[in-house]
Amino acid sequence: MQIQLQHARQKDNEASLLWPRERLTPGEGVRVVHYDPQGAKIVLTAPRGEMSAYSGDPFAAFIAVFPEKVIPRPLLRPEWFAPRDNEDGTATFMPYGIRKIEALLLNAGIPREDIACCHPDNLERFVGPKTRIVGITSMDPMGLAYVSVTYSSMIAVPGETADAREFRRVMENPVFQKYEPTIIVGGAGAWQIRHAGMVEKWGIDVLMHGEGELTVVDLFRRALAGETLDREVHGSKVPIEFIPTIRNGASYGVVEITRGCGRGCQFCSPTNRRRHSLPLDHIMKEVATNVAAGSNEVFCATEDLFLYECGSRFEPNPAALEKLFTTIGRHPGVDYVHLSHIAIAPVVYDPTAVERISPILLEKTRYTPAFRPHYKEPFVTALFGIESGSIRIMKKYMRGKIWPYPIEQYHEVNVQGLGILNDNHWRPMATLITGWPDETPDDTVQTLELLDKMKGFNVFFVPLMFIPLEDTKLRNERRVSLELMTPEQWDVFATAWRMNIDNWAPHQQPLFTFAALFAYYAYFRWKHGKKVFAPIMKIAKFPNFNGMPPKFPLKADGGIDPRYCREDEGAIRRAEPARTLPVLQEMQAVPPVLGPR
Ligand code: B12
Ligand code: SF4
Repeated sequence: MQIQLQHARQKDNEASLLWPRERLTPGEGVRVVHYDPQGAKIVLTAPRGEMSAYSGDPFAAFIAVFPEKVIPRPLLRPEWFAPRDNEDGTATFMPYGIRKIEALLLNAGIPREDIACCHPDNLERFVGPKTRIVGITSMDPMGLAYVSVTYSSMIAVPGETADAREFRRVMENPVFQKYEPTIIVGGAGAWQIRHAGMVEKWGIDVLMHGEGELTVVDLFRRALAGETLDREVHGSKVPIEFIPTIRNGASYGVVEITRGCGRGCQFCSPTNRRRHSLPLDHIMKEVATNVAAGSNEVFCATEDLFLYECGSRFEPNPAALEKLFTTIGRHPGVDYVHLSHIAIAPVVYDPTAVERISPILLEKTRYTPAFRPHYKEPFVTALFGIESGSIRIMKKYMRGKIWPYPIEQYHEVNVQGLGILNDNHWRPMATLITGWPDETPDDTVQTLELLDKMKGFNVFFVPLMFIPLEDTKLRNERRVSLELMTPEQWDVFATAWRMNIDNWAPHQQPLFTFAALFAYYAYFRWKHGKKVFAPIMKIAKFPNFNGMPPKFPLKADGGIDPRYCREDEGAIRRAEPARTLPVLQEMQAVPPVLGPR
């Protein structure tokens, strides 16, 4: 008898009330599999927060990295987390990384009936006495990545992030104790579990770090054979021919277009991966798989889309990019195309790349006035890393960030690149990191200076605190804490958010003003002290800000030069010449800063 007919619904009654279930009729390519009611041999899953496609809005996914206590479940829209099940109870969409694991196992000859990829709410249905392995993936299992740490500590409400809470729910599912399968956890955030000391406590048998392609099949075979396994496994760099195409739908319709980066930033983990451009037919096979599963969107996962078929000096390849996006965009059933990351230097290096792909991306963007009425016109978005405005910090930790441009031109390249993007209807998001190891107030002021030069541009800043991710070169550095943040570092946050409100939600300023004042007087001054007064007033756009007691700029640790005041219109004018950055031909004479890997 089919497993979905026989097994009781999940035991978490509270959850089933709050998270309604959506059952999909299998699309083309999704066949009903008859699983053993005693349990599938291999079960693959992920926490709820990472299973969801948040109604097709990748921005919305970030809500799950805030503390669970400040986003009570009813506020998180229940439909976001509704399991989307196939007829046989397996998940219609899963995170892309675990789909790769599924593909590797299927390609290795493990029968389809032995592998169930399911929503965590369905674990009771697939884990049984015959289950040998449960594989779990997560990007941020303990809430220790950038956004989670930064904003959880700022909000200062104790407790786990919503994502971490959901990961715990998976790990503490009683079926694991009952049937004792081998638990293997992987994904970009696997390191966090070791860091939090939870590997043994949760009975994790294997923690897998890094890429899975060369390691997973052997690991799973040995686990199936009951062999003794190493507690921690590190995947090696993967040559392109070992990367399989996914066999079933990925959340958001994720498709990898490139892997790895090669610019070598010391705080970054994807740069550990060997750099590849996936062949177009490989990419389109995955697009077709996602569409067949019922996705109308494609999310291009990449560290920098301009790496796709780029030259040896990171020169973008406009023709290849145009062909890629035209082919994806024209695929029947693809209504939306999302992008994950870009780098800014290639935008400046050859603006025709952006010019050629923008029309097709605009046609396929989700971000239109129809999607959100306050968007005035359609725009394309992707994330890029500004990280710091300090040339010293960039030179020390991210020397190759704008190669082949010399890092000394960091401000100019960023400002010019942003201008080109805006001219082509891109409104990118940009991360800014403050609290770098040995960052001085002078360095932070340079970041403020760069922000100043970006005033008036359409960009959404994501200011973050430096976190030493364990799988990076800077893993042994200290993490910055709020108590140690300097006034300048607080000002980076305040200025970035001030600019975000002005750019993205000026109509909601009264709401921000009220929320900021309320938060300060009711909570933050007790939690963080008076040092947050000035930053919060900046976000509140409190009309009397300049007349407030001079809490900030403080002259304490290094002080801040009043020239860097955000209201300085002259700074914007001074930024103008940056748009005349020397063109490509002149730049090519510059000796290489860092060679591609
Ligand atoms: C696409 C993407 C997203 C999409 C997610 C879409 C989805 N649900 O699938 C969106 C935009 C929503 C997103 C959100 C976030 N993301 Co994200 N994301 C990516 C991105 C660009 C690609 C991920 C991907 O598919 N890679 C390709 C696949 C093949 O790689 P993989 O997933 O790592 O899988 C391989 C291995 O890890 C391993 N593996 C994976 N799972 C398993 C399971 C088992 C059992 C085993 C054995 C092995 C294994 O094998 C796979 C094949 O080699 C990466 C950057 C990157 N290059 O990975 C960041 C990245 C994974 N994201 C990251 C983070 C932190 C987040 C957030 C948590 C934000 C935050 N707090 O700071 C949020 C989470 C919000 C949420 N609730 O989902 C970080 C993780 C950092 C870290 N090292 O801890 C990354 C690396 C970005 C970065 N540079 O910082 N993300
Ligand atoms: S440019 Fe981005 S992806 Fe590449 S190494 Fe630097 S931070 Fe990592």
